Amino acid sequence: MARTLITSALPYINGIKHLGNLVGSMLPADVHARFKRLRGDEVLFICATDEHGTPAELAAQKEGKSVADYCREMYEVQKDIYTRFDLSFDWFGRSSSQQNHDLTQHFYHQLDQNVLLEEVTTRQVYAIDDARFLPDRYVEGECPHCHYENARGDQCENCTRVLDPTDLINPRSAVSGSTNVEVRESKHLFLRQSQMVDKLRSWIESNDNWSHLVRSIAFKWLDEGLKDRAITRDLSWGIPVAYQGTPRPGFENKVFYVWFDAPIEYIAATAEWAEHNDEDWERWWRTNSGAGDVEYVQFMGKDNVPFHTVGFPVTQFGANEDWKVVDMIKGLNWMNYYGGKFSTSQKRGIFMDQALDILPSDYWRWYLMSNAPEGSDASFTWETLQSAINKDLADVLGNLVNRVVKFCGSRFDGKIPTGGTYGDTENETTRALQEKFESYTANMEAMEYRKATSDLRAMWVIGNEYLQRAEPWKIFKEDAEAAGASIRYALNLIAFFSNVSAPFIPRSAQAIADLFTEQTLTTQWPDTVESMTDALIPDGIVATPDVLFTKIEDEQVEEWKTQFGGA
Ligand code: B3M
Ligand code: ZN
Repeated sequence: MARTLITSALPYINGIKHLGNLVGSMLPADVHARFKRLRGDEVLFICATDEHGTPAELAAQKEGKSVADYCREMYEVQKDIYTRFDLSFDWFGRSSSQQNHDLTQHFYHQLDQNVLLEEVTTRQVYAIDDARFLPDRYVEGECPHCHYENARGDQCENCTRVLDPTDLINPRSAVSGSTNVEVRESKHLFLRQSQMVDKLRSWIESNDNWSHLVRSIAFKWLDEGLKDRAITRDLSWGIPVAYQGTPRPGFENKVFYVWFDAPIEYIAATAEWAEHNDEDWERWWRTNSGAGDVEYVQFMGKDNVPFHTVGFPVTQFGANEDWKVVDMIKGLNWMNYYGGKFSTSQKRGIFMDQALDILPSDYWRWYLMSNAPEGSDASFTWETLQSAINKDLADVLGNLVNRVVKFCGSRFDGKIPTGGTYGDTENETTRALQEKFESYTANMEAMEYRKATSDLRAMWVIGNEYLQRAEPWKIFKEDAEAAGASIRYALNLIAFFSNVSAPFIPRSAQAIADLFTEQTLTTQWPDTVESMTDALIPDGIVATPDVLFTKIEDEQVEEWKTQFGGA
């Protein structure tokens, strides 16, 4: 049995994620996991909250909570929303877990043993009133170039020049506004990435099936010269710089940098899963423990690509053990919301909890995936949302199911008709569907979701066209048997659609499957459409559906535009 390991980029703990985050990693990863399960693979789908770093600390502080309490609460809030979006994680972990502490410290130890770490004294801004070192972007002040007043220590957003926080005129703390700041020396561990450039380059070159987007980002980093990078920070919240309980001398008050421990959480979350399910995590992650035959796929937004093509692989290769590295990276662009990026800090766009307050999860799943930011950035608009729901889901798929099932109810007592045989119209329809189905399957394998959803929509359309041509309601009077055969065929198509639409719209697919109360529908991806056209047991009962998809009215669109702004 083929084995597929799937990870989605880990959502930061600070706050509820927006639809841009969802479509950028977690949702496409879920579609892939569901598809691979239907294909019969052994699938492990892993995600977790990314809990360390300054944003988490500041968010907790703002709410007057300890970071640990804040993270515990936000973890539950996020997990609940992902469940409501039907994200089918096998495990949703936390990067603050004991497993991640242990594994991160293990990697640290390995890198240290392999002489890939170096202690370097750095100069950093210390805020005396806040009693803390400030990460570069939390230092603000006047830009030395354009004299913009609110330049950040890493970059001036006015003239876009890259800055060092010590360049700023009149620097102040972005945390408290205090100007009582000074430069202090602090020792940090640097990972000698520069030692591994050749190894990385040949590895990335060998992955010639990665998309242009992913490869070009990866090569850009290498071409610009890979600098050694600090993997520790002067913070209290995080994973201590220690090994087997003993802190590294001089690093007692420091922790690992969030981007060092976050990818390791992919492994640690697998260990969390294994512990709770009496499973073996090394089977998925150690090539000498069976992970050699695993196909590992990562999903992420483009800004995360460097950390997964360079950062994490350096950690894994540098450990010089037998770690399973990624085989395929699906990198996505941005989804924009009326001219700007969806943004958590600026509260722009639609957040996942708000989305579920106004529409069911399948509507969002379908809309987002059929407009996924794959080839380029995509734009969210209320009109395209409305059209995806009304045209694709309600008019095409929903309409087909309703018409067929209602007719079966009124003319055949709600039982799958037994008589009659299929003729040319059915055979032609099956052939047309087969062609689309092959393309659909190939696009699902290739994780090309705009193309895949367009194939799926085309199959639903072919189903509708079949009904238009066969017109069972017309022929029923003269030839009830022929009309029956036609309805049997159409019911089988509906069951087939339910099966293959499930990765995108799992709830609706289930609702359709539930219409066939006495049947056990296959949960395997079909080999051919033909094999599905007489799969239902004749005479079985077909229940009347509740409305599958409700159309979005123009007034609702207007209301949401006002409510969410931007439009
Ligand atoms: N926490 C998510 C982001 O940049 C970041 C991903 C970590 S993946 C190991 O939105
Ligand atoms: Zn400037």
